[in-house]
Amino acid sequence: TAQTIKSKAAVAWAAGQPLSMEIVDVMPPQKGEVRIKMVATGVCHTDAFTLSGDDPEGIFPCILGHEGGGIVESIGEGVTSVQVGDHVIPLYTPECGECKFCKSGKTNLCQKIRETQGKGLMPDGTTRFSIDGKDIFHYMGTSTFSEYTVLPEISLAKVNPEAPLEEVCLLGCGVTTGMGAVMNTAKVEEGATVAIFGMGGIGLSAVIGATMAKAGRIIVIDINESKFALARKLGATDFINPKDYDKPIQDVIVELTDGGVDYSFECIGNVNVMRSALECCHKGWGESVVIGVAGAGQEISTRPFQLVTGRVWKGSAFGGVKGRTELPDYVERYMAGEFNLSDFITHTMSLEQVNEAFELMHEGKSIRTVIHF
Ligand code: NAD
Ligand code: DAO
Ligand code: ZN
Ligand code: ZN
Repeated sequence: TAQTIKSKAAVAWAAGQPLSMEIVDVMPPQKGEVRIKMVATGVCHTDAFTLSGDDPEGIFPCILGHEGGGIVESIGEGVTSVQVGDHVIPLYTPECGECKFCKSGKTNLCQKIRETQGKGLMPDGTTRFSIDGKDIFHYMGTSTFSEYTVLPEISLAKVNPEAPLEEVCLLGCGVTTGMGAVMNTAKVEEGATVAIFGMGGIGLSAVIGATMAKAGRIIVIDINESKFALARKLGATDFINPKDYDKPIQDVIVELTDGGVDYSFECIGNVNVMRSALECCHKGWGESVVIGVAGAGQEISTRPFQLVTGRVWKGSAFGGVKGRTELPDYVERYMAGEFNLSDFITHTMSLEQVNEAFELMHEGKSIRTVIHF
């Protein structure tokens, strides 16, 4: 049976401090749990957000990371859906298949382990990580910035072993979030006009989704114009830097589109931009999807007449995708060549360099850094 193992991990001791490389004890997987050996992990804006202290759910010390790909190293009692050696993508949105949410057919937000996951714990209320006997908390139920990590079985998508984990790890968050928001949440149809705010990993993935949906016009908005080249390559048709205008950007977009867009997506986490994204939608039918995560306590506002006159405001988590039943198919579509992932990977590095990955993100120089173990 499995023993506690020593694992290299990047530990977040406290908000606002760089991550620190440590050797962590990782307990064997308990009932219904799986221990995996990480092969690669992306670094997402949400990791930086939690580290900054703006995340109301952030708990320290913890091991961040939620965009990973790994191989099953050992399984706990009662685990049947994966075996040692399986290739898996960790899911911060699990899928138990039996809770009210899973059964509703209306959402991907499984709530089976929500409470303990939000407290940085495994479903039995304890943690599998420690250093010198001191508990280290889990993060988003995934903690992928560690050579070995433990997850509940319901938080793993088993994927095609031929898929390169160094690339499909991006399907564990960013790419699925953006593509799914377009294809599942908004259900963008052929010929539609779309506006996408923020050209990070999420917004660029939304561009891919809109291109796959054959949107007629894909307008992208960013204050960092260096992001536009890749957006163009992925299918964006119009490029707007709000700094070039002295009127509200929604007015610019409404004029450009004969009354507004059919769909808009906020991929930044800025409540003012969320308002612009709603208000650039066409009267009578335009829909705006909030994807960005705003800081603790922030609020959105608009005039309610915007909604009375037919605009729709909604949100999307992990692209509305149910991880265990639907994510393996995203991997297959990637393998079939329907979309590219290497375009997103601007940097690769080792776990020891993870703080550089955060710096590159803050400087706007990276789309995704992928850490190879
Ligand atoms: P990122 O930092 O890589 O990209 C953000 C982009 O927005 C950058 O290109 C930046 O230049 C641009 N930007 C910033 N302020 C702007 C402004 N005022 N106007 C126009 N552009 C502006 O981030 P990311 O990894 O792509 O994540 C984007 C957001 O999505 C974050 O808030 C993240 O927490 C969130 N997120 C949500 C989900 C979900 O399931 N809903 C999943 C993952 C990430
Ligand atoms: O079920 O209440 C819940 C929590 C769902 C978490 C969804 C997270 C989506 C946004 C976080 C950014 C992802 C990295
Ligand atoms: Zn993420
Ligand atoms: Zn469930």
